[in-house]
Amino acid sequence: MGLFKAALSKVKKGLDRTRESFVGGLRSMLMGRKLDEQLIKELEARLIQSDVGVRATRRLIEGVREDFKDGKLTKGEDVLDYLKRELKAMWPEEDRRLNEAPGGTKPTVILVTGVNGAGKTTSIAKLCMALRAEGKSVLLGACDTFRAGAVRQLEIWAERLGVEVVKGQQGGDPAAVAFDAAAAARARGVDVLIVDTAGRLHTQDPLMRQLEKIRKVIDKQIEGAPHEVLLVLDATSGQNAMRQAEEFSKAAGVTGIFLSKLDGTAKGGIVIAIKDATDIPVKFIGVGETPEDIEPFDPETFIEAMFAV
Ligand SMILES: Nc1nc2c(ncn2[C@@H]2O[C@H](COP(=O)(O)OP(=O)(O)O)[C@@H](O)[C@H]2O)c(=O)[nH]1
Ligand SMILES: [Mg+2]
Repeated sequence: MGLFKAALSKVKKGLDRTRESFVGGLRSMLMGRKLDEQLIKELEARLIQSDVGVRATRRLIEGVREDFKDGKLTKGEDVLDYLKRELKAMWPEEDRRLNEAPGGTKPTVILVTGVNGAGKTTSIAKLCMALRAEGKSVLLGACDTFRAGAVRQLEIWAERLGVEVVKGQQGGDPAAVAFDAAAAARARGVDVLIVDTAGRLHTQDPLMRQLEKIRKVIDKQIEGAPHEVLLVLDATSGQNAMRQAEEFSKAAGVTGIFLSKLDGTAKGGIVIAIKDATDIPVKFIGVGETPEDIEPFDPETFIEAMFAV
């Protein structure tokens, strides 16, 4: 599913804090200075601070040093252009659209995972709104049966957005709800089923086993489903987000990342670290708390927005 195109103005607004801190900081550090080893060291520290990640930072700095020695970069200003160009080139052509059910069959099933508070339920509301705007019918499955209020939160969004929710009992078996939701999605012929899940993490293994069970149950109802497993990562959580990306992708078969709360952090550089650490594509970014605050992740737009003046 294509969804909509990234809107530079909205991404820009969402990245206000990152831009001020990261690029604003870089700019004031680099402008009007001659490039030398001291400045390169300062740049390195700044990139690490901005959650760009150790690996990406090392690569960028090596590149700067080389071009500095070759005389291609001589001033601080040159480095800004260099960084922008190099960062954009980090994302080759890669399919960032939502996976869908093969051959136009219905429904497409999207399983949404992530730790508590990552922004799963909010991100589901956003996806729901975007899909509906494309003319797709959507059904929601409330499989976060553990946390009091979690089902209700999903229901409130559903009421506002005019879609239905399949739910079970508080504390009940999430896989049973997934089963009912998949059956209902098939019977009703909806285009997309989005399944919310629990994110309890104090004991990692049972959560992963539960997700596995949900996946199996859905696959039994709809062969090959879920077609998309989205991991919601909180952009403000830095290295924790990186660890979650590794754990969930190992155990839960994640096919895409929804990076939430980019508006809430000055460290949008995390997108770069994620790219460096995993091959899972970031498909969407969350730039606020309302259902409109979703943007497809587009590297070109993202880096432009990050470096905009
Ligand atoms: N600023 C901001 N807040 C967000 C975003 N996404 C989610 N939130 C907030 O993060 C909190 C947790 O979200 P929720 O959807 O309940 O997380 P869940 O536990 O993973 O389902 C809520 O207060 C949301 O409003 C975002 O993109 N930007
Ligand atoms: Mg939730």
